[in-house]
Amino acid sequence: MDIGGGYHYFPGFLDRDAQRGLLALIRAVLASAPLYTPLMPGSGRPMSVRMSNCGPWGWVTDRERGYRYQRRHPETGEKWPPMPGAIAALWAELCAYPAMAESCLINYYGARARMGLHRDQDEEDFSAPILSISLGDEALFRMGGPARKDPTRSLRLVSGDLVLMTGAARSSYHGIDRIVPGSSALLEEGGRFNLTCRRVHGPDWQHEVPR
Ligand code: MD3
Ligand code: FE
Repeated sequence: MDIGGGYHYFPGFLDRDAQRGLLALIRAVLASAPLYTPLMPGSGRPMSVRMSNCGPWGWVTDRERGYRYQRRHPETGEKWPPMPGAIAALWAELCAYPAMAESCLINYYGARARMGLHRDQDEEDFSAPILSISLGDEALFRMGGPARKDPTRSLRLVSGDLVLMTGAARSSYHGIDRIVPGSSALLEEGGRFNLTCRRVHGPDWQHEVPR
């Protein structure tokens, strides 16, 4: 569903079984690439969202080196686990883009976590869409435009919802105002996972094929 500004909303795209299946895949990723607490560049202030990644590239941040993509987990030093086929398949199904996603950022929101209004600008190719998958507690998603002063809208994202950002939305301001603790029983520990699938390099960037 086109909701304007380049935002496409797919409410309830994943049924309960599909949500459970994705959750199991994410838990398996986190068993080898555990959630860590990212630090803001400069201030070193911890973010309230904890993070990990799968796929060839992972988004990370720390005090000294700031926002970037890298191939390895900042704490274990291991390469990120492969992107599960079910996530790559959603990208292929929904994103009209001639190359696979290179990064799936895993955000975990506890009851008090939030994410301030920001733009995603660390990728090389802004023509690629971004796909967001919500699992667990509901979240109040704030959607703005390409300029910080643009008006914003709020959308309540529910477990199983997908949002695709194309065109203007790809470069638009957005954030998570808060989650709604206890609104979903999907995660036994409570809270919310958001999976954000991105292309980091242009469509012709070649990935090494292991041999
Ligand atoms: C709109 N995550 O990780 S996902 C992020 O729910 C991030 O965890 C939020 O913003 C979350 O950077 C929102 C939806 C999303 C992701 C990327 C976007 C919306 C976007 C990029 C441009 C515009
Ligand atoms: Fe973002």
